[in-house]
Amino acid sequence: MRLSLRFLVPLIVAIGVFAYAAVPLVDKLTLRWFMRDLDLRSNLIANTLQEPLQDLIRAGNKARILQFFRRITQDERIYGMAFCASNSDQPVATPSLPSELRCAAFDSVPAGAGRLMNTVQGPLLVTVRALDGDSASTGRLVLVHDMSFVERRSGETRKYLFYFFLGLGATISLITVVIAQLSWRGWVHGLQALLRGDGSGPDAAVKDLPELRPIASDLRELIRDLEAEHRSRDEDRLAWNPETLRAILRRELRGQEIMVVSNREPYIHVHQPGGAIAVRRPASGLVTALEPIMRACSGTWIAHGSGDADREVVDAHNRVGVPRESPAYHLRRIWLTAEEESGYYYGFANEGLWPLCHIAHVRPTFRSSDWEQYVKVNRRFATAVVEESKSRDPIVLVQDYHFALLPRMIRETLPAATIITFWHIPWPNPEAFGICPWREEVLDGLLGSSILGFHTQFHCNNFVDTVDRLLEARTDRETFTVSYQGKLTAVKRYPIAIEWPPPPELFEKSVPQCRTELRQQLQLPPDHRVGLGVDRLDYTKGIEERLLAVERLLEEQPGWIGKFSFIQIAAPTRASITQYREYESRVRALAAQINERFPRAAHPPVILAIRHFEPKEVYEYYRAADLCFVSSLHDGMNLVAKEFVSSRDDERGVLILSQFTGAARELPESIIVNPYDRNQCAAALHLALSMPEAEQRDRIRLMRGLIQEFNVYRWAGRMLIDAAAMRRRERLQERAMTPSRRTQTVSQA
Ligand code: ADQ
Repeated sequence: MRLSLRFLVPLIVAIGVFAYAAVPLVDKLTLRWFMRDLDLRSNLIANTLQEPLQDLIRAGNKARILQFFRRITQDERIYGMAFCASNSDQPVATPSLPSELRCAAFDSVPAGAGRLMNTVQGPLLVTVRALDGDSASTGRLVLVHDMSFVERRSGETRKYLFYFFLGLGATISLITVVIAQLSWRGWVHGLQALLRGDGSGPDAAVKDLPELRPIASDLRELIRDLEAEHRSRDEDRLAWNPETLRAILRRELRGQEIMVVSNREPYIHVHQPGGAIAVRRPASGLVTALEPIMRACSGTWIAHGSGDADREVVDAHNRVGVPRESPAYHLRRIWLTAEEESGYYYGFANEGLWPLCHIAHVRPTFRSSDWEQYVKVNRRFATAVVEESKSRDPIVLVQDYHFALLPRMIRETLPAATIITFWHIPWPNPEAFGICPWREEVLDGLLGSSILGFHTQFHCNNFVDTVDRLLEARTDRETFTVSYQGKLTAVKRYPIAIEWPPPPELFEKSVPQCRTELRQQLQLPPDHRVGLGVDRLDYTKGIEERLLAVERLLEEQPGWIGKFSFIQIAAPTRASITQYREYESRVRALAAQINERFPRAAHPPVILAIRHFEPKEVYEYYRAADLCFVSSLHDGMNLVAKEFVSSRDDERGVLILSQFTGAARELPESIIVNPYDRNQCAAALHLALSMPEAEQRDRIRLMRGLIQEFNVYRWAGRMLIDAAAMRRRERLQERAMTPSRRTQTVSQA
């Protein structure tokens, strides 16, 4: 009823006003029409009377003229008649003519047109016509019509008009109310169906109800928000896989551009001895984690082109589609000069920031020349991001400590971009970070990010403490945000993970086959016990500590001599840095020294293989081993631990894990050790080698459950969900600040 009144009241008021204005107009109009008709009538009568009247005038018989006039005035409309001779003011007139109308009164009446005169008898229309004799004018004929009937008719017209407008108003109101009620019911049902989720979304509703078009985009957003909220509540219950990730990309970030920036390429093209070009995947946790995401979203990955055949496979824009077999996304390569690579990568990033952020007791080296190259290369990558960006607000996933300045540089040119920076290594405490000569610049660069991610809450805390200590910024521990130069950065924990389920090609060989083949290949007996270490040859990985623990095991538990070997596979890395070259020499020497210590062992205690292995080979090692030992001195996460657990679908094998890895927080069912405590590590090795199969199964099952649930798709999905939520919030704020723009948009729609 209230809805109907909303239509009816203004409608009735409008019709009333219209009727009020229309009545005098209609009165005026009818009067004019009557006057014109009577004028024509008067002319006709005058013309008809002309001749007989002339005769009577000529005869000079006033009585007959009067009698003639009386006969004519029997017509009810003709009120009176008069003749005014040219030389007299006294008219020959019917008695009905008001006495005040003397001949002089007719002078002002224009010839051929009537004049309305208000007399004591009421309104009269006076028409004057000249009577022309043979040579000159004989006088004027005056015809007077009674106009009181006009007033009577006007009253009647008003009455009819009133009834007409009343009927019209009622009909219009009825039609309006019926249509409004029907439309309203249609909209309400459409919106209800839409919000309940039946139907195929706002686009379908708009198709059925085009009136909703102006609010279609608002509806779309509202529904997306509701769905997003719903989904984030259900995040824990989701089965995270590439399809979930694709669905998130589709629903949360529909059509939005995603870019990854990392130093290392996901694919390296290299020349083979015969001249053919081979594609290699680098040994990197980062690549392992991000590759499936880029495949799912078909974005652009910007990275340093480091392969010796990289330039030969790119197009004119330095892009190449990857993977080679079925390209799913673009890799844009950035070429660095030897000087740039040396200063930015080896120098500032790996001799400066890497040891600064890891507690491995290697002193960081900071050189101004390295810093200059670091700034320059970050700038070059920022330019590439802007070049590759097809929109003003792409989502850019910046990877790692090679690009601390990049977020700020991107933001300068693309202020609306959503920049998610992930710092794959630990963040030190404020005192430790404070020794960096460019600490403010590094922090300022990172705070160009919308979201800054770390593996653990501990590293998030360290970062916020550092900002608190070194910058003029506002930090909020409740929401974990930093407000700096009017812009908010969310500092969040996203523990990185691996693909689950792991790619099937990694499981081509069964566990027994892997065990047998590895032992045959290394000429070990079939029941020989094998421990495994898999790392980049990096001093943070604690390889020396691991080998020393093996040595201590053999000292403490000589029963294992000749029955147990530790295989360390290590990918060479950053070989142009002295500390790494020295580290490799130390590891080689230590392995040799331990093997020499046990000369009578039937099989060497330590088997060292320093080279790159394909992921498939790495997985065959994992599946062939009895235990995997991760003894990092400090590690952001450590994916080797997670890969080992995921590789063991036979639910056998023991993981020994350093307490200084991020992974230790997620995998408490592993044997957690302090790599600096040699005895403890040796005891852990012994425990692992003696662990009953049932216990191995119980432990690894729990760990597999966690890795399955918190896989890499969830890692990426959570970052993308957070980015999408942030974008929604920013859009809302933007709208709240510019209401006029919003009105404009709606009216355009
Ligand atoms: P990284 O220090 O590179 O990564 P990590 O997480 O240990 O390390 O992953 C190493 C990767 O390289 C694994 O996928 C492993 O399979 C592979 N790999 C190791 N040795 C190899 C070899 N010889 N041949 C071939 N492949 C080999 C950084 C941080 C980590 C963090 C990751 C991801 O230092 O703490 O977990 O990023 O964020």
